[in-house]
Amino acid sequence: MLKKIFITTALLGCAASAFSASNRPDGYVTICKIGQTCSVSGSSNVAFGASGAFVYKILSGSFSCSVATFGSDPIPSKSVKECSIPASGSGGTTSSSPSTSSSGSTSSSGSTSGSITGATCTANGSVSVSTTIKVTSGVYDGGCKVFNATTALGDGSQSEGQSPVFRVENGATLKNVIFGNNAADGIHFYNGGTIDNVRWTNVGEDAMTIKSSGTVNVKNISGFAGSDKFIQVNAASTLNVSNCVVDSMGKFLRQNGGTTFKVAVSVDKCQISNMGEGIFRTDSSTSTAKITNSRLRNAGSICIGKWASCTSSGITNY
Ligand code: DGU
Ligand code: CA
Ligand code: CA
Repeated sequence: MLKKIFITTALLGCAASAFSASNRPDGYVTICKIGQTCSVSGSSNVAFGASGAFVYKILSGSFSCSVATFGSDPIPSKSVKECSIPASGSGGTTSSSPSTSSSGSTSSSGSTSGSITGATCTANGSVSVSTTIKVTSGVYDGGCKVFNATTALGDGSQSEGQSPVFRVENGATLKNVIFGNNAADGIHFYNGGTIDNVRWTNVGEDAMTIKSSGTVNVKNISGFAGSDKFIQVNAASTLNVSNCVVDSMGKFLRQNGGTTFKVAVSVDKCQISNMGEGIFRTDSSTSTAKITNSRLRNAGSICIGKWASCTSSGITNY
């Protein structure tokens, strides 16, 4: 009996902390509240809002947590709004009164099981990109700079036909990159490649697209604020994803509509939240997908479409 009461109390505690998390995007920690002065070390992708509605801005140093700083009010009906940064990003502090909810949110994101951290870069300056950067061999190290696409590549909207910021080819590796507010069409892969430690502040048309066949390895990544697909697969391929934090997309992965080639997808140690439709979608009855050791919240259906096999194990709903 006593044990039962204890378990009920523990469950109520979890429910309360999950509820309070809605004043910041998943994977973010609150650093201060509206009206306070916050500061971040280096530039950070700061979210401002409440109850699941946010605007984002890359900020550095000290700033006021206010509508004026962010340029718009994501939720006028709520007077208390919070400023938050990715849990894995640069550290932030408030220089006015420390908010009590900020320590609450730290512990709720600290409960992220074991090794799911997503990308871990602290922003280190920024660059504007007007021509796609081609990574054709070896390793391209972005040095944790924020890469902002110019309108020569695209506007980061949902229009098709935007150019990628990076094109990774022939097994080359791209690492230590942060995409700024305009990510245009993200990364295109041709003939396989690897990305390691990449963060999308604000996903554009898609975050990444497999354009031709190969093996693509995606590790230690974070992606936020997309509208449709996070990963688009347009060619027969093997895709391995590990250690990701992905929030607010239509779908985590889509094999190009109507195609029947084989895609083999494996996703391990990911935290996926707020997918409008779900995680894996295909029209191909030869493709396979699996997700293991991952945390899901409001992630929709795991398997949508005709998968030859689509499995999940070690899944926690948080
Ligand atoms: O008819 O093929 O959005 O590659 C639909 C198109 C569409 C693709 C996709 C992409 O699915 O253009 O970015
Ligand atoms: Ca696209
Ligand atoms: Ca697309």
